[in-house]
Amino acid sequence: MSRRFAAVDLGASSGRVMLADLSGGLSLTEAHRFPNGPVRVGGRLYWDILGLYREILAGLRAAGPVSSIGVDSWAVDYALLDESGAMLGNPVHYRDDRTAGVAERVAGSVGAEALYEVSGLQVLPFNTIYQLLAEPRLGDAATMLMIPDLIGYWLTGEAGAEVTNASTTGLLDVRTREWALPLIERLGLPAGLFPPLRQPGDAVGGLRRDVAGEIGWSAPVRAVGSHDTASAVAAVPATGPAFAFVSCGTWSLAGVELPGPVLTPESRAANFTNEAGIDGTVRYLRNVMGLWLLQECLRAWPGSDLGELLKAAAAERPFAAVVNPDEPAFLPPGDMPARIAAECRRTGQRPPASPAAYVRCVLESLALGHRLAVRQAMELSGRDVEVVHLVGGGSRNELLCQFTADACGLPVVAGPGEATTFGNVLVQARAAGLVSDLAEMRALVAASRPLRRYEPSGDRAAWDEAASRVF
Ligand code: ADP
Ligand code: LRH
Repeated sequence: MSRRFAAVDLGASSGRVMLADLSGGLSLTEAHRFPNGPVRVGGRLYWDILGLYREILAGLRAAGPVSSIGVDSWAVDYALLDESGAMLGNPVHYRDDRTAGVAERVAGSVGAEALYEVSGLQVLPFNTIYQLLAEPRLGDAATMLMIPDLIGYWLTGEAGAEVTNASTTGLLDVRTREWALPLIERLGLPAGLFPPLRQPGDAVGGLRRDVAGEIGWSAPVRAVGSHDTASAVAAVPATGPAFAFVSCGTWSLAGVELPGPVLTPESRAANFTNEAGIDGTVRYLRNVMGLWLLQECLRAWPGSDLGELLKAAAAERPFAAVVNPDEPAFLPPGDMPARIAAECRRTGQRPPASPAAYVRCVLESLALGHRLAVRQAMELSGRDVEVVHLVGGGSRNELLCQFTADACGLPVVAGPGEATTFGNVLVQARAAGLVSDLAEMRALVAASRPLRRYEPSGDRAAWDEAASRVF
């Protein structure tokens, strides 16, 4: 059996097919990378799911034969299928506004406490539960498949629901890790929509013959931590339990890994989430708006260069303006500099005067968001934290890593940038008997990539003052 594995990893800003080789240590190469993002059609925001699938096939063809394939993606979004397995319409992007007011309605009818007690999930307007309740075609649907499960279905013909991603729907019982059927019934959702659950490491199926013909080889598909954040946290190169993580890409997911959920009223009030992780772990975290803020600024400045902007931002005046990165106004696509300027004015600050000053504002604001989430995660869970592991594309942003260390007053260990891919392939490697537990997986990641450590520095009181402006 070969020791090569393919990871399909769909992020909100790019997708990639990565090839891992475990013949000696763990090496990773990029077989194919392709852009991803929202597409607006007729006033609605969608994913270009067929375009993504075409790129996945191109990536698998380029990767060449492997022992198995694993698929992960961003959470919460899904496709509805009819009885014949055909897709009913294009998957809607979680940044679409169709769920406006739905979370409030559900809290009014079921009760926010009751919902949290069952799912342990933070309230985000786009959680699957709210999307389904805003769904016009539910009556025609036979099955709901989350995005990685949809890709798995197209590759193999086998339908199922991988549990880490199912936990982001708001419809999974956080204690039993089964579909929360009483809640599903109470909401009037058809229970039959939700396919049988799969665990990371379970077999999904062999490639369909036509798919194998198209890519030129065949291999089984295996369930992994199909929520990208589940895979990323599985690959955090921590050496013990006293760590916090920031999985930093389009979103920053900041929190701690726990053996069980925290469902206290304080935890609900702080809008902390309990997502299902590998091996029964819980990702106890809150979403921080993440590098989306920077991505949308760059989109507003055609021709700008991220590297140059980051250099210039480092020379800008500290704390000239900061915003709460989680302002709901920042969620949809649109003119981000204008929205940041409006938020600065609203909080009595002068808006940034140049792109570099905006970038400085975004990075300091994100670091403040990381600090608040890490501190609250520690307080609410009682977990000691000695180090913050920052993984994902954001770990390549040195200024953000240093600001996060300074703001948290803790060392930051940055990398790997491809933590999600590592988590994806290591669950496959474990199913093949090549690695044992999470600790061994993490040690392999640490040994295969140079990690950079940032010590906290700077003026602690200045961070406190900046935080007091926005939270
Ligand atoms: P996602 O999986 O959500 O699409 P990624 O983890 O791929 O996100 O992270 C993408 C982000 O990482 C980019 O928007 C960018 O801000 C940041 N990034 C990637 N490479 C670099 C780099 N070399 N320097 C600074 N930032 C980077
Ligand atoms: C990160 C992520 C995050 C979810 C969001 C929708 O890619 O999966 O964990 O909250 O996308």
